Amino acid sequence: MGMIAGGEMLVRALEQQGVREVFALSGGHLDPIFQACHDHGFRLVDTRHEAAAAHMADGFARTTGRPGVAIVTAGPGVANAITGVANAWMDAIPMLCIGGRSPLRDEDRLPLQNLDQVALLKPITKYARTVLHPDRIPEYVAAAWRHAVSGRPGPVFLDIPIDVLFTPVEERSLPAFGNFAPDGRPAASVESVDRALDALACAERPAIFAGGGVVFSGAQDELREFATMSRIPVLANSKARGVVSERTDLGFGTFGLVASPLAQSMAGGPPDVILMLGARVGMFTGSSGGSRSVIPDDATLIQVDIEAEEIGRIRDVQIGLVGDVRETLRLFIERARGRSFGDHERWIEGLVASRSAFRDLHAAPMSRPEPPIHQARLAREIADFMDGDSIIVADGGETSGWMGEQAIVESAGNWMSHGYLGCLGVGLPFGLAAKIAHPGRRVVTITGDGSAGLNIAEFDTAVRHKIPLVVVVNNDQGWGMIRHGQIARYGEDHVVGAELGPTRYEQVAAGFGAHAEWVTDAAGIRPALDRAFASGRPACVNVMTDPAQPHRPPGAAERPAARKEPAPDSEKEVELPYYGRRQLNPSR
Ligand SMILES: Cc1ncc(C[n+]2csc(CCOP(=O)(O)OP(=O)(O)O)c2C)c(N)n1
Repeated sequence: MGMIAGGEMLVRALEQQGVREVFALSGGHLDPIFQACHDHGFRLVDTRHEAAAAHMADGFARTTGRPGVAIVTAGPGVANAITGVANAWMDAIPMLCIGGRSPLRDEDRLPLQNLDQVALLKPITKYARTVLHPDRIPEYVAAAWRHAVSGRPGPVFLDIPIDVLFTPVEERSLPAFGNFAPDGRPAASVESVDRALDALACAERPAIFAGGGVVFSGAQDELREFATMSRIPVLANSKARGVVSERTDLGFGTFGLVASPLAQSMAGGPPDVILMLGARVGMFTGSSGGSRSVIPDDATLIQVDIEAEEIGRIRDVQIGLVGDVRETLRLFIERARGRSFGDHERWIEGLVASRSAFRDLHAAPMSRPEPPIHQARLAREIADFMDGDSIIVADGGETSGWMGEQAIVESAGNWMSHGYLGCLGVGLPFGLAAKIAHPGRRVVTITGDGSAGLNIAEFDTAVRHKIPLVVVVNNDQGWGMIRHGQIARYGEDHVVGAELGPTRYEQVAAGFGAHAEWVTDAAGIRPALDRAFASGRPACVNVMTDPAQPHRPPGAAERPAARKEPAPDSEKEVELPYYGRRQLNPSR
């Protein structure tokens, strides 16, 4: 047995966890790790910004269910990665961020790139440690991994001082900490499952709200089975969209659907019994309660969560079950055999009809042939282009809303978008991670033009690493959601800091070596998508859409608009070139 350096030890420890790809940005502090990654044949995807590396690790986990790994250098590298780690933290996504660190030898001597990184990362990770001796690297990697994937998942952080990474240790001292998986996962009690089934059996309008706990416990098959046997519709948040295919009459794309007056009138009212599976009460359920909540005050709420303290955190829960979602669902299935559930067909038909109605809300402006392109048209073209295996990533304030309404998601991990951090800029990194994880599938990122700018240099990563991601820019020449919010609140004359130019993002991407398409009329979208995918290269499809078109979510979209929408066929609208409409108030 010879001597090996800490970097080698780290990579071996990662390999023990099944890691084969890492997302990284270099730094001298990381050299031993990079060398070892190379020696072990890891796919090391080096990005142009550390936030992107962290977002990629997050996105990799979202689309595979397995933790992603980001490796960033000491000081600024770690600081830059914080946004990506925070995004994973807010959404309980398992990932490991490894930071370089200044040498222990120079602690308190003002060395280069020195920060108290553990202190910075602690509030946004489940576990954050400095590794103080190379012998202990495998132990810390195993501990970090265990924290990332057990209970409610989440990001973890290790920083490894450069002298620890370079110090050779005897190979024989390498302990095998790889096998820590507990046997089985905890399920809720049979009694509580029976009580939950009693409540569901009496319901007239039952609904299942599925969250990330369904995906990360691997419960997709069990959920489909239970939903099918009980005929209970499943609504999913962003992390869980597609757990039950939205092509069926039991799979729906957002919790908010059941709160909309249109859906309620079509379906006979709001849900009366809700089974929440691995989802938290919060913004996506309308946390403030009352009329804004998608959980009616008088509904029976059954909540299944792996963390006991989550049960009843904001709202009273009638039946609280602590357990792993998959294990608990297996019990639901077992105990539900032979039971009868109510007749929910009218409820289901109403939800299906309202789902279609929302998709067609903008049918008229969608079909207008002349510029500017309506955003719903762009989203519809993308949705129609994708097949059941395809992955759609949506980034941007209004853009994710437009795409969310049009997308039909058929499997978990096929939809990725914003979560509780509401963090713009995830589109390119998430899309790249998805394409790396699923090279044989179509992956498209649709992004607002504002959001595109945040990680636009990742086209370079895509080109260098030959990752043929297609990125569609919904170019409304501004920070749309902010601009439209300001207009609604203060008037057209008071748009401040929310305008952008008619930027040729496809030319920026072409500068990095990507395939480029510029689209100014609706008929051009489909051929541009065809060419972009056929190119087999990373591609940017820059689509000029209507700067004056606000997006209003279901529910809000049903109410009369606050201001008059521009008449699509008015002469003035047609005469002006799309870019001429950028200045909403040229006099200012
Ligand atoms: C990193 C980050 N910066 C700023 C914001 C605030 N913000 C929310 S929506 C929005 C506008 C997004 O514009 P764009 O990406 O062009 O998408 P659009 O709304 O036009 O679809 C902004 C700036 C945010 N959520 N995240």
